[in-house]
Amino acid sequence: MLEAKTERIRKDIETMAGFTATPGKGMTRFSFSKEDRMTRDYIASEMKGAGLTVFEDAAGNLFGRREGTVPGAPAVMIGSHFDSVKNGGAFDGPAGVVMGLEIARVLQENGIAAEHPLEFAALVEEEGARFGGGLYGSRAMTGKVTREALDTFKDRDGVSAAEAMKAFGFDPDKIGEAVRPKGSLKAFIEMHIEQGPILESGGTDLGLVKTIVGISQREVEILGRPDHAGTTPMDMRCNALTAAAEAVLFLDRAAKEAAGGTVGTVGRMEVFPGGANIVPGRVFFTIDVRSVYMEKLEQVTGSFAAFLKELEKKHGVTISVTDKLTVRPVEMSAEILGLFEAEAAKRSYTSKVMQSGAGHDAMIMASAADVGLVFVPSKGGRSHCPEEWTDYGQIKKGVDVVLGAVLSLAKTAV
Ligand code: HGY
Ligand code: MN
Ligand code: MN
Repeated sequence: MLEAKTERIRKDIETMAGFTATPGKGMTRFSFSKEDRMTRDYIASEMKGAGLTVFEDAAGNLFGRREGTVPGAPAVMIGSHFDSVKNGGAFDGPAGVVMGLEIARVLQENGIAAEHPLEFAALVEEEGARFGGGLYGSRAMTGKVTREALDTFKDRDGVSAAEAMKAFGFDPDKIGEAVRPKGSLKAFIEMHIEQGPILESGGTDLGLVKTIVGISQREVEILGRPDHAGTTPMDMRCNALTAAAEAVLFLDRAAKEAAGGTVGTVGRMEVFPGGANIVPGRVFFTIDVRSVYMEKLEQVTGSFAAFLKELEKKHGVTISVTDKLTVRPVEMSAEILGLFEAEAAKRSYTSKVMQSGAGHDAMIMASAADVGLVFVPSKGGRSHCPEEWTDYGQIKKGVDVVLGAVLSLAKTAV
C-alpha cells in the first residue's frame, strides 16, 4: 500500500515553522508579508521538486498542478492554508499543505497516473488575522470576494488588502479571475489539526468531519466621550468601555443560553485613547459566534444586536457594527467521508465521525465541489497558541488516508 514518509512531513513543518515574525513566541505569518513570501517560496520549490506545475491565482493562492490522463476532467484539489493567527502554532494550516506536498511526492515516485488532474493548494488569509473575516483564499475561488471588499478590509496599520496585494505583486482589480469555473473542480479535500481535545482524549487516530459549524464574525465600535477621569462625576460620563463590558457579558450569557454547543467570543478589544486618567471615549472589539444550528447562530447575533441598541440609550453612546464573515453550517460529502472511513479501516487506523467547531476552507469550497475534511489529533487540544503540537506520525496517518481517498476520487490505476 502506498504511504507517506514521516521524515519528509517533519522537515516540511519544521522548515515552515522557521518563517515567523515572532520567533520564540509562536507562529505569526500574516498574508502578503515577508514571512508569507519565505513560506510561499519554500512550498513552491517543494511543489516543483514533486514534478508539479506551479502557479498563483489572482487572489494570491499558490497551487501545484498535476495533469490527468482524461483531457478536461475536473480537478481533485487537496491542501489547506499557510497563513497563521498572531502568536499561533506551526501546524494550523501547514499540516494540510504538507499533506498535499507529501501526496504529490508519493504519486511522483511511484509513477502513478490519474484520470483527473490534481491540484495541491496553499491558500492565503484563511485566519483573517491581518484583514479580518478570513476564509479569503477559498472565498475568492468561489466568487465571494468583491473588489470593494479588498479596499474596505484593512489591517491594524490601516493598510487595505488591495494595497497589501499590490505591494506583494498581485493585482486586486483581477480578483474575479481567481473564481474557478463551474464544474472545474470534482472535489476539495483538506486535512487539518483538530484544535480540540476529542481525538487525543479518546486515543483516536483520525477525525472524519461530518459538519462544520456556522460562523458569524463582526467588528463593533462604541463611541462615547473622552473625559477627565478625576473631575467627571460618575453620572455625567459617556463611558464607551462600560458599555463594551456589558456587551461582552451579554454575549457570554446569550451563547450559554443558546446551548447546543453554541459559542460566543470577544477575542480582540482596543480602548481609546487608552490613558489611565481618561474616561474611554472609543472602544473597538470583535465578536465571533458559532453553532451547528443556524437558528441558534441567528438567535445569538440577533439578541446581541438588540442589546447594543439598549446600550446606546442607557449610556448615550453610538454603536456601529461591521459584518466581517457570515457562513452557514456546512455538511461534508458523505461519499468522501465513506472513502476516508474505508481507507482508515484498511490501514487499521482508528477514526471517529465528528463535527468541526473551527472554520475551514472546506466549508467555503463546498459551494464548488464535493468536500472532505480529515482531522489529526492536537496535543492537549491546544491550538492558536505556541504550544500547538501534533506528532508527525499522526500527521502521516492523516496523509495516508487522504492519499487513499485521492487515488479513488481521481481514478488511478495503482
Ligand atoms: O477561526 C477558525 O475557526 C479558524 O482557525 N480560522
Ligand atoms: Mn486557525
Ligand atoms: Mn486553520
